[in-house]
Amino acid sequence: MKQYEPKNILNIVLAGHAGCGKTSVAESMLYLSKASDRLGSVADGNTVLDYDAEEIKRQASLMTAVAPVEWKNTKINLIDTPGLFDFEGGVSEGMRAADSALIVVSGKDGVGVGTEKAVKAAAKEGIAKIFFVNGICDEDARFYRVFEDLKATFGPSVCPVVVPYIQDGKAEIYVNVFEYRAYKYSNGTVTPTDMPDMGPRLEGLREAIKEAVAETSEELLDKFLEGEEFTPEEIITGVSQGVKDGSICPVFCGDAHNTFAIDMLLNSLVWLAPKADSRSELGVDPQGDPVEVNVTPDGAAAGIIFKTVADPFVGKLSYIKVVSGKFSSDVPVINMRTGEPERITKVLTVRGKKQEDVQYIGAGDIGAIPKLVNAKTGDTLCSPLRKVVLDPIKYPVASYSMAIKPKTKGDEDKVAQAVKKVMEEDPALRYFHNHETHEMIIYGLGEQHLDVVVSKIKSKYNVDAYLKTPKVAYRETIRKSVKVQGRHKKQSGGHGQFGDVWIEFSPCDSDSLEFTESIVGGAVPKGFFPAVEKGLRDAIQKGPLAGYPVVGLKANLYDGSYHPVDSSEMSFKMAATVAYKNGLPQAQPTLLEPYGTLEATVPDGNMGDVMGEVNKRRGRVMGMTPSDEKGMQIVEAEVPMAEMANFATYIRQCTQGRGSYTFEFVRYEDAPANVAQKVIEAANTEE
Ligand SMILES: Nc1nc2c(ncn2[C@@H]2O[C@H](COP(=O)(O)OP(=O)(O)O)[C@@H](O)[C@H]2O)c(=O)[nH]1
Ligand SMILES: [Mg+2]
Repeated sequence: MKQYEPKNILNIVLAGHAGCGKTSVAESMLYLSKASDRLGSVADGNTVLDYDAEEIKRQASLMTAVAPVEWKNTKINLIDTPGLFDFEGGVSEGMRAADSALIVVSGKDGVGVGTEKAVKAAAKEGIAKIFFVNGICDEDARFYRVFEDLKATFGPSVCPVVVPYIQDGKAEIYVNVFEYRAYKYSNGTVTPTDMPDMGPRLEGLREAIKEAVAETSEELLDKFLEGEEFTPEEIITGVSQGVKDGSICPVFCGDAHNTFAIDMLLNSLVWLAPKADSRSELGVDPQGDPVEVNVTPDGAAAGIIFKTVADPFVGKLSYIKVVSGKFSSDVPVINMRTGEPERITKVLTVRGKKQEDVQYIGAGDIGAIPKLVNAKTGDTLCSPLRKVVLDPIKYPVASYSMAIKPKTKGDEDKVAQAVKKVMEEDPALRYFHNHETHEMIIYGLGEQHLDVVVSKIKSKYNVDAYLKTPKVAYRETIRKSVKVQGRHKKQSGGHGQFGDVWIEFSPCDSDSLEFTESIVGGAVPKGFFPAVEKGLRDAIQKGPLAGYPVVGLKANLYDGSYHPVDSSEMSFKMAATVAYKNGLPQAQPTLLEPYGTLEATVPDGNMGDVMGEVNKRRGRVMGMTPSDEKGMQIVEAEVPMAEMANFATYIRQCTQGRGSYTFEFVRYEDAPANVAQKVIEAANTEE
């Protein structure tokens, strides 16, 4: 593929609700521009963009995928993203690499939560938003209802450009209301046709355009309010300026399956969508000062890795959005996260899974670099001549957690290694080893997200694993002081064993054991104190109730006795253990359960539901504050960790995917009697 200047490059992310047709629209563009020689079908599993085995199996996109097309001397890098909320990390990556978002909306299902999320994500990234209403040929499609819906949801900035003219139930004619031109589509052909008589509808659409143009400047708004007509130039420049700064969201439509009006979309994108050179980026230098990075081919190299493929067969591939300069095998670059150089051996253009060697990846363009040793998604690579860290990728927070376990005992390391590999491709995942429960805990965005991890580590690394609700790390403590004796005596030929201690156990605030002694007259020789302490430190790993670690315990060794020949460190260690085992059951042992702080961000209308749910889960609502995000509230609560197992699923269902939450350990509290009883019973039957 030839090289393009930034002024001739478009980086477009396709986003929207699951199943609205993003991948199909991209396939249609690939086909029309002859980048692929057949029209890929999601149902047949032969698309350029959903090439991963897991995507073909599920007939849905799970990762970001890139495919460039060439149209009217412009290179359009299409970045397809998943619509399923569990794979939203892919949307964050796509948004970061793009300069505009093509938000696909189903002509049948209309505006969904996924549409709203895509609009929000694009606004957060500060990129242009363009709507495409897809599947217009479907007999259940209702373009004008969807259009009204878009206006109602996103306001007067929604501006029609291409609309269908439905005749005898067929959507074969598409009208560009900007240019007053109409085209008729049939199997594989397009012919210009007379403007159809659209009646008063056309006037309504023209009015919607004016309304949108009026949004772009004070001057145009005044003109609009005074009922003056805009000149054609004002409309054209108003719209293209408005698209660029986000104040206008143009609406297109068509049908991906029939490739109807997809060429009209491509033609319009070329003049309407902001080019790669249209905005500079703001990074920070090593001193933390802001640096403006312009999109120029002859600047010092700087780019961000927005996606990584780590495949056991293909190897590692880092996708880069180049902001400035050129990336090629003879350009030295450093990784700003590690501070170390990364060696580029070659650079590629990637279309789906197909790779092609290129001489360089230029400013404003997207490409891939194979076999970078340390690079991770989100890293900035740049020339040592201008060190700059570019804006990071804004991933959603993964809150759904499960324990991941090997099917074959002893394979823990294999699972851990495979999960690490999968995480290289998907930084939205989190993973850690819980030393208290001895479980490997993996965090994702939802059930499907983690299912795919299990599937991938099997298919790619041949490791069998399964998911299980994580164990809760309970703890135990005491509420009363006791004084007990611990005596260890054994006579078994030769040397005997003898140790005898009196210990007072009492509650305290410390997390670890507080050990003291107040021995008088050498009742226990000094040299054995450490053995007593060691005996207790080992013993508190298992509490008297359910075997959980004991906290808040003070132990004072105040008396005892010894034997000049038979006493040893070992005997005193044993004696301490006996004292512990005798003493703690008498000291009113209590089970403690971990609590966490929940911060749930949910739509206003769901606040009551979530507060009710918190109560049902034995939590306490601590407060509510309006979120920065319009129409959303933050509910803060403290909830026992044991009650949080399927909270992610609850929030998803209750808010239709709009809500999100974070949950972090805060402290231990006494478990209520009924809860403690269940935990103790479970622990005792497990053994
Ligand atoms: N009738 C019709 N179906 C479509 C069209 N575009 C996509 N689909 C179907 O809708 C489903 C979801 O499409 P896909 O492209 O995977 O949607 P995505 O999840 O947004 O990427 C698939 O079964 C497609 O075949 C279209 O233009 N017309
Ligand atoms: Mg898709």
